[in-house]
Amino acid sequence: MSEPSFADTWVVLPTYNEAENLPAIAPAILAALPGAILLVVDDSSPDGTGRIADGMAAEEPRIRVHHRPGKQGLGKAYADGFGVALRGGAQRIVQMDADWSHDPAYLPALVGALAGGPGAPRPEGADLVIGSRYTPGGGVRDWGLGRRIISRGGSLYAKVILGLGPNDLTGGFKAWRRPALAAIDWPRVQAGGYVFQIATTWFATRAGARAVEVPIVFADRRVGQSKMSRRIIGEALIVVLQLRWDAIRGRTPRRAALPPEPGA
Ligand SMILES: Nc1nc2c(ncn2[C@@H]2O[C@H](COP(=O)(O)OP(=O)(O)OP(=O)(O)O)[C@@H](O)[C@H]2O)c(=O)[nH]1
Ligand SMILES: [Mg+2]
Repeated sequence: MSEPSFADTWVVLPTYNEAENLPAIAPAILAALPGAILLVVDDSSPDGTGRIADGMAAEEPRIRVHHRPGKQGLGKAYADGFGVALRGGAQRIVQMDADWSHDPAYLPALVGALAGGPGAPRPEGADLVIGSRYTPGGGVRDWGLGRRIISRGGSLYAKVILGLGPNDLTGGFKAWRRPALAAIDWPRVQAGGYVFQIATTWFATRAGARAVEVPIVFADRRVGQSKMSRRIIGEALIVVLQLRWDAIRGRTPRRAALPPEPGA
Protein backbone atom coordinates (compact mmCIF):
# COMPACT_ATOMS: atom_id res chain seq x y z
CA MET A 1 0.00 0.00 0.00
CA SER A 2 1.34 3.46 -0.85
CA GLU A 3 1.73 6.09 1.86
CA PRO A 4 -0.85 8.85 1.80
CA SER A 5 0.57 12.08 0.36
CA PHE A 6 -0.23 15.45 1.86
CA ALA A 7 1.29 17.44 -1.00
CA ASP A 8 -1.67 19.85 -1.03
CA THR A 9 -1.46 20.42 2.72
CA TRP A 10 0.27 23.31 4.49
CA VAL A 11 0.86 23.49 8.23
CA VAL A 12 0.94 27.09 9.48
CA LEU A 13 3.08 27.32 12.62
CA PRO A 14 3.29 30.72 14.32
CA THR A 15 6.34 31.19 16.53
CA TYR A 16 7.40 33.73 19.08
CA ASN A 17 10.46 32.72 21.11
CA GLU A 18 10.25 29.03 20.29
CA ALA A 19 13.99 28.50 19.66
CA GLU A 20 14.00 25.54 22.01
CA ASN A 21 10.91 23.91 20.50
CA LEU A 22 11.20 24.51 16.75
CA PRO A 23 14.19 22.25 15.96
CA ALA A 24 12.33 19.20 17.27
CA ILE A 25 8.73 19.95 16.35
CA ALA A 26 9.40 20.85 12.71
CA PRO A 27 10.73 17.42 11.71
CA ALA A 28 7.97 15.75 13.75
CA ILE A 29 5.36 17.67 11.73
CA LEU A 30 6.99 16.81 8.39
CA ALA A 31 7.21 13.14 9.40
CA ALA A 32 3.55 13.02 10.40
CA LEU A 33 2.37 14.47 7.07
CA PRO A 34 4.52 13.12 4.21
CA GLY A 35 4.67 15.66 1.39
CA ALA A 36 3.13 18.54 3.36
CA ILE A 37 4.68 22.00 3.54
CA LEU A 38 5.51 23.62 6.87
CA LEU A 39 5.18 27.41 7.00
CA VAL A 40 6.80 29.00 10.05
CA VAL A 41 5.38 32.47 10.76
CA ASP A 42 7.83 34.25 13.01
CA ASP A 43 7.36 37.72 14.47
CA SER A 44 11.07 38.60 14.73
CA SER A 45 11.47 36.52 17.90
CA PRO A 46 14.22 38.04 20.07
CA ASP A 47 15.54 34.54 20.84
CA GLY A 48 16.46 33.94 17.19
CA THR A 49 13.67 31.50 16.25
CA GLY A 50 13.46 33.15 12.82
CA ARG A 51 17.15 32.54 12.09
CA ILE A 52 16.83 28.93 13.20
CA ALA A 53 13.84 28.53 10.89
CA ASP A 54 15.81 30.02 7.98
CA GLY A 55 18.60 27.52 8.64
CA MET A 56 16.14 24.62 8.58
CA ALA A 57 14.50 25.94 5.40
CA ALA A 58 17.88 26.06 3.66
CA GLU A 59 18.29 22.33 4.33
CA GLU A 60 14.69 21.20 3.78
CA PRO A 61 12.63 22.50 0.83
CA ARG A 62 9.38 21.55 2.56
CA ILE A 63 10.02 24.23 5.21
CA ARG A 64 9.14 27.85 4.37
CA VAL A 65 9.51 30.88 6.61
CA HIS A 66 7.39 34.01 6.69
CA HIS A 67 9.04 36.77 8.69
CA ARG A 68 7.01 39.57 10.19
CA PRO A 69 8.60 42.78 11.44
CA GLY A 70 7.51 42.58 15.09
CA LYS A 71 5.17 40.90 17.57
CA GLN A 72 1.61 41.62 16.45
CA GLY A 73 -0.22 38.76 18.13
CA LEU A 74 -1.18 35.24 17.24
CA GLY A 75 -4.32 36.10 15.27
CA LYS A 76 -2.53 38.41 12.86
CA ALA A 77 0.26 35.87 12.43
CA TYR A 78 -2.33 33.22 11.51
CA ALA A 79 -4.27 35.46 9.14
CA ASP A 80 -1.04 36.38 7.39
CA GLY A 81 0.18 32.76 7.26
CA PHE A 82 -3.16 31.53 5.89
CA GLY A 83 -2.87 34.12 3.11
CA VAL A 84 0.61 32.89 2.20
CA ALA A 85 -0.61 29.26 2.17
CA LEU A 86 -3.67 30.05 0.03
CA ARG A 87 -1.60 32.04 -2.46
CA GLY A 88 0.84 29.12 -2.53
CA GLY A 89 -1.99 26.81 -3.66
CA ALA A 90 -2.77 25.00 -0.40
CA GLN A 91 -5.99 22.96 -0.50
CA ARG A 92 -5.83 21.89 3.15
CA ILE A 93 -4.42 24.14 5.86
CA VAL A 94 -3.54 23.14 9.41
CA GLN A 95 -2.92 25.57 12.26
CA MET A 96 -1.08 24.51 15.41
CA ASP A 97 1.15 25.78 18.21
CA ALA A 98 4.91 25.25 18.20
CA ASP A 99 5.23 24.51 21.95
CA TRP A 100 4.16 20.81 21.86
CA SER A 101 0.73 21.58 23.29
CA HIS A 102 -0.55 20.23 19.98
CA ASP A 103 1.03 16.80 19.44
CA PRO A 104 2.05 16.28 15.78
CA ALA A 105 0.96 12.64 16.17
CA TYR A 106 -2.66 13.84 15.79
CA LEU A 107 -2.02 15.44 12.40
CA PRO A 108 -3.01 12.47 10.19
CA ALA A 109 -6.32 12.08 12.08
CA LEU A 110 -7.01 15.80 11.91
CA VAL A 111 -6.35 16.14 8.19
CA GLY A 112 -7.92 12.75 7.45
CA ALA A 113 -11.22 13.82 9.02
CA LEU A 114 -11.57 16.52 6.33
CA ALA A 115 -11.98 13.80 3.73
CA GLY A 116 -14.40 11.72 5.80
CA GLY A 117 -15.04 8.12 4.81
CA PRO A 118 -16.27 5.09 6.73
CA GLY A 119 -15.39 5.33 10.41
CA ALA A 120 -14.60 9.06 10.22
CA PRO A 121 -16.29 11.34 12.78
CA ARG A 122 -18.22 12.78 9.83
CA PRO A 123 -18.30 10.18 7.04
CA GLU A 124 -19.45 12.70 4.41
CA GLY A 125 -16.39 14.85 5.07
CA ALA A 126 -15.84 18.23 6.70
CA ASP A 127 -14.63 21.72 5.86
CA LEU A 128 -13.19 22.37 9.31
CA VAL A 129 -11.78 19.84 11.77
CA ILE A 130 -11.24 20.99 15.34
CA GLY A 131 -8.74 19.14 17.51
CA SER A 132 -10.95 19.04 20.59
CA ARG A 133 -10.26 18.69 24.30
CA TYR A 134 -13.98 18.55 25.00
CA THR A 135 -15.17 15.60 22.98
CA PRO A 136 -15.06 11.96 24.15
CA GLY A 137 -11.42 10.81 24.17
CA GLY A 138 -10.06 14.36 24.40
CA GLY A 139 -8.70 16.17 27.43
CA VAL A 140 -5.97 18.26 29.02
CA ARG A 141 -2.79 17.26 30.80
CA ASP A 142 -0.89 19.28 33.42
CA TRP A 143 -3.55 21.96 33.98
CA GLY A 144 -4.71 23.07 37.42
CA LEU A 145 -8.39 23.33 38.25
CA GLY A 146 -8.47 27.09 37.67
CA ARG A 147 -7.25 26.92 34.11
CA ARG A 148 -9.53 23.95 33.36
CA ILE A 149 -12.58 25.87 34.51
CA ILE A 150 -11.64 29.02 32.55
CA SER A 151 -11.07 27.05 29.37
CA ARG A 152 -14.11 24.77 29.61
CA GLY A 153 -16.33 27.65 30.74
CA GLY A 154 -15.10 29.91 27.96
CA SER A 155 -15.90 27.36 25.28
CA LEU A 156 -19.32 26.62 26.79
CA TYR A 157 -20.12 30.34 26.97
CA ALA A 158 -19.25 30.83 23.30
CA LYS A 159 -21.11 27.68 22.26
CA VAL A 160 -24.32 28.73 24.00
CA ILE A 161 -24.27 32.41 22.97
CA LEU A 162 -23.37 31.65 19.36
CA GLY A 163 -25.33 28.41 19.02
CA LEU A 164 -22.37 26.51 17.61
CA GLY A 165 -22.00 22.73 17.35
CA PRO A 166 -18.39 22.12 18.43
CA ASN A 167 -17.59 22.01 22.16
CA ASP A 168 -14.00 23.27 21.94
CA LEU A 169 -14.08 26.77 20.51
CA THR A 170 -10.91 28.30 21.95
CA GLY A 171 -8.38 25.69 20.90
CA GLY A 172 -5.94 26.41 18.10
CA PHE A 173 -5.33 22.96 16.60
CA LYS A 174 -7.51 22.94 13.49
CA ALA A 175 -7.54 21.73 9.89
CA TRP A 176 -9.32 23.71 7.20
CA ARG A 177 -10.38 23.02 3.66
CA ARG A 178 -9.44 25.95 1.45
CA PRO A 179 -13.03 27.16 0.72
CA ALA A 180 -13.80 27.39 4.44
CA LEU A 181 -10.86 29.71 5.09
CA ALA A 182 -11.68 31.71 1.97
CA ALA A 183 -15.31 32.20 3.13
CA ILE A 184 -14.34 33.88 6.42
CA ASP A 185 -15.16 37.58 6.66
CA TRP A 186 -11.54 38.46 7.56
CA PRO A 187 -11.93 42.20 8.17
CA ARG A 188 -14.40 41.33 10.97
CA VAL A 189 -12.16 38.76 12.68
CA GLN A 190 -10.63 40.31 15.77
CA ALA A 191 -7.00 39.48 16.30
CA GLY A 192 -6.66 38.37 19.95
CA GLY A 193 -5.78 34.78 20.76
CA TYR A 194 -8.99 33.14 22.01
CA VAL A 195 -11.16 35.56 20.09
CA PHE A 196 -9.41 34.61 16.89
CA GLN A 197 -10.18 30.92 17.38
CA ILE A 198 -13.84 31.54 18.22
CA ALA A 199 -14.35 34.09 15.43
CA THR A 200 -12.81 32.00 12.66
CA THR A 201 -15.00 29.01 13.55
CA TRP A 202 -18.03 31.30 13.83
CA PHE A 203 -17.63 33.05 10.47
CA ALA A 204 -16.76 29.82 8.65
CA THR A 205 -19.73 27.84 9.99
CA ARG A 206 -22.14 30.75 9.40
CA ALA A 207 -20.86 30.80 5.82
CA GLY A 208 -21.83 27.12 5.49
CA ALA A 209 -18.69 25.23 6.56
CA ARG A 210 -19.35 21.82 8.09
CA ALA A 211 -17.30 21.46 11.30
CA VAL A 212 -16.38 18.29 13.13
CA GLU A 213 -14.32 17.56 16.24
CA VAL A 214 -11.64 14.93 16.69
CA PRO A 215 -10.31 14.24 20.19
CA ILE A 216 -6.89 15.53 21.25
CA VAL A 217 -5.15 15.52 24.61
CA PHE A 218 -3.68 18.98 25.08
CA ALA A 219 -0.37 19.25 26.96
CA ASP A 220 1.14 22.31 28.62
CA ARG A 221 3.96 24.02 26.74
CA ARG A 222 7.22 22.06 27.08
CA VAL A 223 9.54 25.01 27.53
CA GLY A 224 9.20 28.79 27.58
CA GLN A 225 6.91 31.34 29.15
CA SER A 226 3.11 31.19 29.25
CA LYS A 227 1.52 34.30 27.77
CA MET A 228 -2.06 33.84 29.09
CA SER A 229 -3.67 37.00 30.50
CA ARG A 230 -6.89 38.23 32.08
CA ARG A 231 -7.19 40.90 29.41
CA ILE A 232 -7.41 38.25 26.68
CA ILE A 233 -10.19 36.42 28.54
CA GLY A 234 -12.19 39.61 29.13
CA GLU A 235 -11.85 40.56 25.48
CA ALA A 236 -13.20 37.16 24.43
CA LEU A 237 -16.31 37.45 26.64
CA ILE A 238 -17.24 40.80 25.08
CA VAL A 239 -16.43 39.93 21.48
CA VAL A 240 -18.67 36.84 21.62
CA LEU A 241 -21.59 39.11 22.54
CA GLN A 242 -20.68 41.45 19.68
CA LEU A 243 -20.63 38.57 17.21
CA ARG A 244 -24.10 37.48 18.36
CA TRP A 245 -25.43 41.04 18.25
CA ASP A 246 -24.13 41.53 14.68
CA ALA A 247 -25.89 38.30 13.67
CA ILE A 248 -29.16 39.48 15.26
CA ARG A 249 -28.86 42.66 13.20
CA GLY A 250 -28.53 40.55 10.04
CA ARG A 251 -24.87 41.24 9.36
CA THR A 252 -23.79 37.57 9.40
CA PRO A 253 -26.23 35.60 7.24
CA ARG A 254 -26.37 31.86 7.81
CA ARG A 255 -25.74 29.86 4.64
CA ALA A 256 -26.46 26.17 4.04
CA ALA A 257 -23.22 25.43 2.21
CA LEU A 258 -19.97 27.14 1.29
CA PRO A 259 -20.01 29.12 -1.96
CA PRO A 260 -17.91 27.65 -4.74
CA GLU A 261 -14.62 29.48 -4.94
CA PRO A 262 -14.25 31.98 -7.77
CA GLY A 263 -12.40 30.27 -10.59
CA ALA A 264 -12.63 26.85 -8.95
N1 LIG B 1 4.13 34.76 15.07
C1 LIG B 1 3.63 34.86 16.31
N2 LIG B 1 3.46 33.74 17.03
C2 LIG B 1 2.97 33.86 18.28
C3 LIG B 1 2.61 35.09 18.86
N3 LIG B 1 2.15 34.86 20.12
C4 LIG B 1 2.21 33.53 20.30
N4 LIG B 1 2.72 32.91 19.21
C5 LIG B 1 2.91 31.48 18.97
O1 LIG B 1 1.62 30.90 18.92
C6 LIG B 1 1.59 29.64 19.55
C7 LIG B 1 0.63 29.67 20.75
O2 LIG B 1 1.05 30.65 21.66
P1 LIG B 1 1.25 30.34 23.22
O3 LIG B 1 2.10 31.44 23.76
O4 LIG B 1 1.71 28.95 23.41
O5 LIG B 1 -0.21 30.58 23.73
P2 LIG B 1 -1.06 29.67 24.69
O6 LIG B 1 -0.92 28.24 24.27
O7 LIG B 1 -2.40 30.28 24.75
O8 LIG B 1 -0.40 29.90 26.11
P3 LIG B 1 0.85 29.18 26.82
O9 LIG B 1 1.26 27.96 26.06
O10 LIG B 1 0.37 28.89 28.18
O11 LIG B 1 1.92 30.23 26.79
C8 LIG B 1 3.04 29.34 19.92
O12 LIG B 1 3.61 28.59 18.87
C9 LIG B 1 3.65 30.73 20.04
O13 LIG B 1 5.04 30.73 19.78
C10 LIG B 1 2.81 36.28 18.07
O14 LIG B 1 2.55 37.40 18.46
N5 LIG B 1 3.31 36.09 16.81
MG1 LIG C 1 0.87 27.23 24.26
